[in-house]
Amino acid sequence: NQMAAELRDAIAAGEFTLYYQPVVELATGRIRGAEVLVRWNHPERGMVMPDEFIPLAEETGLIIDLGRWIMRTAVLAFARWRTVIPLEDDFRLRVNLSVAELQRIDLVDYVREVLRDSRIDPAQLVLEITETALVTGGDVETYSLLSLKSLGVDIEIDDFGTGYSSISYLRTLPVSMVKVDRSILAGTNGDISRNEFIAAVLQLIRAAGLEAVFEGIETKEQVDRLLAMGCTSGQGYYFSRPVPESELLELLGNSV
Ligand code: G
Ligand code: G
Ligand code: G
Ligand code: MN
Ligand code: NA
Repeated sequence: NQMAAELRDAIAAGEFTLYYQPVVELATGRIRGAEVLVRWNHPERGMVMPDEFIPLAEETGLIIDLGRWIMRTAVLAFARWRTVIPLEDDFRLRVNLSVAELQRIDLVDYVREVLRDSRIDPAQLVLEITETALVTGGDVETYSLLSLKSLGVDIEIDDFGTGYSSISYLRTLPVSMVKVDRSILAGTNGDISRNEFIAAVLQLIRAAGLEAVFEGIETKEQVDRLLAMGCTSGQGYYFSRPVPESELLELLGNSV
């Protein structure tokens, strides 16, 4: 497969680039963190979105090298931002992790190394892992999660609401946050039963002792509804789409 071969060379060729989507405090719009989202700046195809190459990277095992590049690049970038912008201590960088990465026994060593090299506070790093990846429950995954937790890194359940896992199982995991999938919010404006559904999702997360972050927020109305339900943080095009580092720094500069 041609794309797999190209993917293999793309890291060395410097074709990947990182975008960042602000995670904001809903009440004020202040930026409290950013999610790292990779793009492939392909010489012929132009900007290729992760949906088109992450699955292939996972199938071919290239996700391990790519994931390491993403983690290192993002965390070192974050360490640089802190030298130019007075970020709050509770600003968090969120990095997506594939199940294949979680299944590597050396994941924790790698994260420890990146933390050491960047000298960031581990509490400012959050790893987003999809609920489907979390429920596999294998020994290595469990070891990874517990070891990451003991490093001081937080784990967030990603794409919540798209899988079939029960919250009672998820609450047994060493996670502290839940990213609610954008499909939960999609098309909710003016729909009362949908509103009750969202409120119930939020209650469930709270009852499990976890913090909810809604994604896919596109309208002011959605912000107001979430605020009325007591939800405090989220991300989405209403606040900002994923942006390159330079634009994120501008947004951060205006936000402090
Ligand atoms: O940026 P975009 O909305 O197109 O991202 C789509 C999906 O691709 C995300 O929801 C996420 O699951 C995945 N993705 C994006 N960036 C990364 C990354 O750096 N690592 C991994 N493993 N997945 C990513
Ligand atoms: O990790 P995850 O796959 O959930 O990444 C979030 C994805 O959702 C990214 O690809 C990002 O581009 C996309 N996204 C972010 N904000 C919005 C939004 O407000 N609406 C929609 N439709 N997609 C969004
Ligand atoms: O505005 P621009 O051409 O940069 O937008 C690029 C793409 O991002 C658009 O094609 C659109 O699909 C998506 N996009 C940007 N803002 C929003 C938004 O607020 N809601 C949704 N659903 N998509 C958006
Ligand atoms: Mn995510
Ligand atoms: Na998500």
